Amino acid sequence: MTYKLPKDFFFGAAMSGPQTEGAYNIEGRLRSYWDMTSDLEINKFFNNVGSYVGNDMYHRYEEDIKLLKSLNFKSFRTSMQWTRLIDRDGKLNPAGAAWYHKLIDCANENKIDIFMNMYHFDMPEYLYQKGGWANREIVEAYANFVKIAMEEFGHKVKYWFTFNEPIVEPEQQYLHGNWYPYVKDFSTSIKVQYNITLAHSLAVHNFRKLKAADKIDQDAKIGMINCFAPPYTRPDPTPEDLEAVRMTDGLHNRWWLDVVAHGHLPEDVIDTVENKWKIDIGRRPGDDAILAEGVVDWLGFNYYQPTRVQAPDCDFDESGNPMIAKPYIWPERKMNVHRGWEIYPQGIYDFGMKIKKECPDLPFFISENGMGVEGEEKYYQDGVIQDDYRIDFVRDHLIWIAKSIEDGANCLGYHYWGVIDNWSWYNAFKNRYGFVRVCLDKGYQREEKKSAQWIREIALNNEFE
Ligand code: BGP
Repeated sequence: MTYKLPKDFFFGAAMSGPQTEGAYNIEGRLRSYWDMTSDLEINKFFNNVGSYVGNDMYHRYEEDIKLLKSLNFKSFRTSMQWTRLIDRDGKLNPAGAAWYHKLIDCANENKIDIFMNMYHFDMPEYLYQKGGWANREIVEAYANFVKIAMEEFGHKVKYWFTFNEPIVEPEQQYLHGNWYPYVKDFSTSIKVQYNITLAHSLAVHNFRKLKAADKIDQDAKIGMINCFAPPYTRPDPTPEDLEAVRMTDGLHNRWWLDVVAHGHLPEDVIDTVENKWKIDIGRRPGDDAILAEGVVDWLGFNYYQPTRVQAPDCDFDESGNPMIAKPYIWPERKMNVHRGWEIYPQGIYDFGMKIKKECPDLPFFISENGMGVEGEEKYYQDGVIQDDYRIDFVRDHLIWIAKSIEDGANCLGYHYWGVIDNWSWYNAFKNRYGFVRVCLDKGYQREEKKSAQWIREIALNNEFE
């Protein structure tokens, strides 16, 4: 059977500055949270590989952009590192700006639309030391950084994004305690989430102001990118299971959807947090007007896995943190064992339908989706990594995307995560996502895997078997 995607549906690449650029200590680049954690505890990183080198894109951007072009991709998302663009006084770092000019010019010359994201978990270390997102002053510092970037590149970059996965830092650093500083405190986590939401909204506000003043091209758009996880529970759920779904969905998904589509936070979630759990999230008079500015032109939907939850065993843990849900293990689940994530392609359809229903005026695109696999060298045959598992993964998701578009979802494109293998937080180079391998033993040389040729043909015609 032949599956067809709309003619103007775009294929592209998703990456990020801190995971690709490297060149971490040159030309005035400041240290980031990741440089700090790498120095503090290098043994926490897979094979002791810290944040320093990325995949060497700083030096290879021309080759990489040509590669993306050769895959018939129309767009490329990366992020601008706060640490490279801005100095400690909050002013433009000309040397950092010069590199981003080169990168953007190169993409434009190759007719690749650059999607510029302004934050990908990469807080400057000195701001993290001041409390990071838990400190409301950082919200202003971020808005200043984004404003400077927009003033500098407003006539070169058409597609701007405020954040990638703004839910991840609150959850990983302050709720689940998986990332430094390994805190498990709902109260801090929700304050951080709230401050990031304000930062997003201020950035959108600045974008609109600069556009009105003609400092940004008139056809430019602003968006936010988040990892949305469609929530499911067990068959025949109890009211408590459904309550677990409501708050999981509320904090993880609806929180952001409501801000970017409707300019406010979900009332039922705020009511539970403030009135039932008695947790202060730090709201101040005037904040609602800031949040009202958070409405975007389009949304990036990163999809990796669903969330399956059921009622927790108790309402609060021993430290007084509300217990929102506990995991529900679906007996039929299929896992990506390397990453420990469930593979459930139908989730991309279900959540696309949720966006259509809850935010009917909001166009979106799949801004990340991908499969990370450890030890891919064992799949070499005739000098090429035979990553058929990746082809199956992408194909299965594209089938559900095509169906969602048929059923009315306003999904405009598909960006694959990590088209060129990259460094990935604590996992470093453990799980490889790319259609293109980065050979660490050959000075970061790029090498196409089998899937590269496969996606190249699909991106050319927007149809697949
Ligand atoms: C997303 C992030 C990316 C990337 C990807 C794969 O959540 O936006 O930065 O890392 O997940 O995840 P990981 O690298 O942890 O396997």
